[in-house]
Amino acid sequence: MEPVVAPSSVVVRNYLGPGDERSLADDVLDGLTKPFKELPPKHFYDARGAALFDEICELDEYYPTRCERAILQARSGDIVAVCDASELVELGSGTAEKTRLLLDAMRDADSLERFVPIDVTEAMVRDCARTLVGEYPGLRVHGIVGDFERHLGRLPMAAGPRIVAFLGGTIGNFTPGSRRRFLRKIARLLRPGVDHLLLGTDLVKDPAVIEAAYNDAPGVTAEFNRNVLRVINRELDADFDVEAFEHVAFFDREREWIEMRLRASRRMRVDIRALDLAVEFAPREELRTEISAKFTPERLSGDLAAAGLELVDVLTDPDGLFALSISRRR
Ligand code: SAH
Ligand code: AVI
Repeated sequence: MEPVVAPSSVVVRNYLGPGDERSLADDVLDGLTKPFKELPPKHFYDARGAALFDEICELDEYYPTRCERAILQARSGDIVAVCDASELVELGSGTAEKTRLLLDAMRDADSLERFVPIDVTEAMVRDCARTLVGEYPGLRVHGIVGDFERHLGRLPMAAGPRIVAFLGGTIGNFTPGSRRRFLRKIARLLRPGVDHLLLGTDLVKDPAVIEAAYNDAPGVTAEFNRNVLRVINRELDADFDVEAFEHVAFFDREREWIEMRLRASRRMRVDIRALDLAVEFAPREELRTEISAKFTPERLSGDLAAAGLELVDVLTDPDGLFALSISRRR
C-alpha cells in the first residue's frame, strides 16, 4: 500500500501489490488452460485499453454512454434530491466523465463533500483525483487503486450519507451468479435509511442495435478486445501474434448478453514465459474475453431483490435503451 498525499484534499491508496497487479498471472493461468478458454474483462484496461474505451464511448454505434449521460443530464438533480448524500463512491470510475453531472448536482444542492473513486487503473484514479479537486473547490477525494471485487473493504468510513454509483453497465460484465453475489456485497456497504446504490444497466433491445455497438465500423472495439493480448505479452513476457486474432462479438439471445471473443486465424502455440506455460490454439478456436449482460425490468428487479435491495426509482433515456436505477437496502 502506498499512501500519496498531493494537496491535503487528495488521498490515493494503492491496494494492488506489484506482483499481483490485477491478478493477471492467476487469471491467465486459470483461463487459458480451460477447455473453453476465457479471460476476465478487467485486464483490458491498461493505459491504451482505457484510451480505447474512451474512444468507444464516442462512437456513433456505442449508445450506452450517450444514453446514460442523457439520463444524468436530465435527472441528476432529482437523483441527488432523493439520495440527499454528501459523499459519492464510484466503482470502476474510469475518467469519471459522466460522474461530473452528479458532482455538479451535489455541489448545486450544497451537499458535496467527498468523492471516493475506485478503479484498477492507477493512472486514471490519480488523474481524476487531481483534476476533480481543481474543478470542485472544497471537494475531498479519497481514491482507491484496487479491484472492486477484492477491495471494497478498503473503502474509507462514510463521512456522511452516500451514493454508491456503478455506472456504464459494468455490472453486465459479471456472470449472473457472481453478479448477484457482487450486488449483495454492495448492499452490505449501504446503511439502511441512509445510503443509496445508483446502478447503470444496459437494456435488452433489438439485437441488431446491440451487436452494432460491439462491432463498430472503425474497428475500435476490435482493437480494445485485442488489447488484452498486448497486456499479456508485456506483463507476462508472452508472444501472442495479436493481429492473428479476429474480433468476434455477438448477442446470445437466450442468455441476453453480448459475448466478445478472440478467434485464432490459424493454429498457434503461444509461450507465456513468466508462467512457464505454452498454450495451443486450434484454427478458429475462440477465447472469450467479455460478456456484457443486457437487462429486462424483471432481471433488474430480480437481481436487486436477491441482493437485499429495494428499488426506489428507475430512470431511462427517451429511447428506453439504458436504465439508471436508484435502490436502497431493504
Ligand atoms: N464508469 C465509467 C467507466 C466504465 S469502463 C463509465 O461509465 O464510462 C469500466 C471501468 O471499470 C474501467 O475504468 C476499468 O478500469 C474498471 N474496472 C473493470 N474491472 C474492475 C475491477 N475488477 N475493479 C476495479 N475497476 C475495474
Ligand atoms: C465497461 N463495460 C460496461 C463495457 C460494455 O459495454 O460491456 C465495455 C465494452 N466492451 C466493449 N465495448 C465496451
